[in-house]
Amino acid sequence: MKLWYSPASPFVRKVLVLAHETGVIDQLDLQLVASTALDPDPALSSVNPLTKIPTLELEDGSTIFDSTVICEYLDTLHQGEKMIPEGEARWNALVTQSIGNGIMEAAVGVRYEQALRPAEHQWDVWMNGQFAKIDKALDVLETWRGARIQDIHVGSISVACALAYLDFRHGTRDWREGRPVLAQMLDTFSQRTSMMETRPD
Ligand SMILES: N[C@@H](CCC(=O)N[C@@H](CS)C(=O)NCC(=O)O)C(=O)O
Repeated sequence: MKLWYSPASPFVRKVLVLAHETGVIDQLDLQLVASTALDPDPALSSVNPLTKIPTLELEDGSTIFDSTVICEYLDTLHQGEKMIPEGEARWNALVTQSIGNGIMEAAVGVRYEQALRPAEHQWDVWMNGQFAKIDKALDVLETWRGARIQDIHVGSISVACALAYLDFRHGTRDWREGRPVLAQMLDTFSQRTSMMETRPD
């Protein structure tokens, strides 16, 4: 299977961390790509009309995206502990994944605004609105007191990758201030081989 990727993408990192944790990483043939809405990669575009990463190409030529669907697909390929569990735990894992994904979307959006849009067109009000979403999501995660993110599943992986992305791209904002549970969570999570093997830098 070919995974179109860039190490800087938090959505890609979530997929790669899950692939490491489930032991399917060796089945992935990594295809590095640099693609933005301003300069879409034609080869990626031919397999994913949204021209986004991560995109997974299967041996039969079919394509799977986005990151949530890729994670779900990879989780079917192993016999170990499921990263998307069944029963009550499933909804916890999936909603937690949604919060992590939402933080990524807001943080990546601001990154595009800062890196791609000409400085005179950048809109502080919009960026502050995105950071407000991030802060609110982090506050909610903090009040869960780690209960939903202490185990390893697609939700905790998503949150860990989102927090690490905030450090990577928005490091001047101190998200740890007043959020010791989340800070500890990322410290602990970052020691996992899956996280160490997928560092963006
Ligand atoms: N909802 C998608 C988001 C993926 C996404 O936004 N990826 C970014 C990189 S972090 C991308 O490919 N951007 C290129 C573009 O927007 O053209 C997912 O979960 O996979």
